[in-house]
Amino acid sequence: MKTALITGATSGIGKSTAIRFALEGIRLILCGRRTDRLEQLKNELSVESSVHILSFDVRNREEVFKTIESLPEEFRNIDILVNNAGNAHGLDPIQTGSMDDWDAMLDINVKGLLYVSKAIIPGMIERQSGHIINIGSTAGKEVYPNGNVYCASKHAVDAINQGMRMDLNGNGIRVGAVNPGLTQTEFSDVRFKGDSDKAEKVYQGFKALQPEDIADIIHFVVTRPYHVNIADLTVMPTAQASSTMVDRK
Ligand code: NDP
Ligand code: 8X3
Repeated sequence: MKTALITGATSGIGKSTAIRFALEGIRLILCGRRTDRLEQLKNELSVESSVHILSFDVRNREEVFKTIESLPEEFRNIDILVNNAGNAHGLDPIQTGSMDDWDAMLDINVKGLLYVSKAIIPGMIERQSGHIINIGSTAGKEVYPNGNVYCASKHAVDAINQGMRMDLNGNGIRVGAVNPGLTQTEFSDVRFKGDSDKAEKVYQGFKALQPEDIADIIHFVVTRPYHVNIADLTVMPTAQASSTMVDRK
């Protein structure tokens, strides 16, 4: 039985991936800050698989290491790491953007991903096996107006994904990114700080990707034969051609 640690499992892509993995009998370590949601998900998924929850903020370096070190013996050998926790905060021109938003995006999407990886990679090296899936974005492939710092954070994920793959080469560890386009989750609620009118408009007039679509792809990625590493995969809704071109009816 494989063990997967998923960050950002309380919502959206991470939660759907947890559900999909549980159905496939993968042992789960589910992470996020909202403990009530983690507990509820654990109750739901424990029927299908073995589940352990870890509540921590990926920005807090000490908390990341302390929490991951606290894992019980049967959850310690992590085979699959899904680096998914992250969000956009704001959609503002660089000249009026909030520095708190910038800090949040760089601290969570970039540094948080690094801290979690740093806590887990040594075990993978020791066992000479593992699989890391970094959730990037189309925003990590092209910049769009007012996307500035969010796009920078996802371009950093793209660079880190490539760098990790190079540095871990020879250690039996697969590293790859899944880069979604517009996916209907709580992402836009967070970006627009609870302004549901703005958030809903993002997904209006076309069929956006659903978190289950990305979970399906992540599951495909982790179930390839050992010699196959999906290094970089970009997926958009059919109605989307680029970050700024969406066919809305
Ligand atoms: P959601 O807002 O639905 O989920 C975000 C998840 O990240 C939550 O589980 C949240 O958990 C967790 N998270 C956020 N901040 C922190 C933090 N400081 N510490 C720990 N966990 C945190 O969004 P998505 O599911 O859409 O986003 C998942 C990933 O997919 C992100 O990296 C996002 O950038 C990426 N993505 C999303 C796209 C989209 O259109 N939705 C498209 C491309 C990429 P909690 O709040 O409980 O801590
Ligand atoms: C999320 C994609 O275009 O909504 O990473 O910013 S987008």
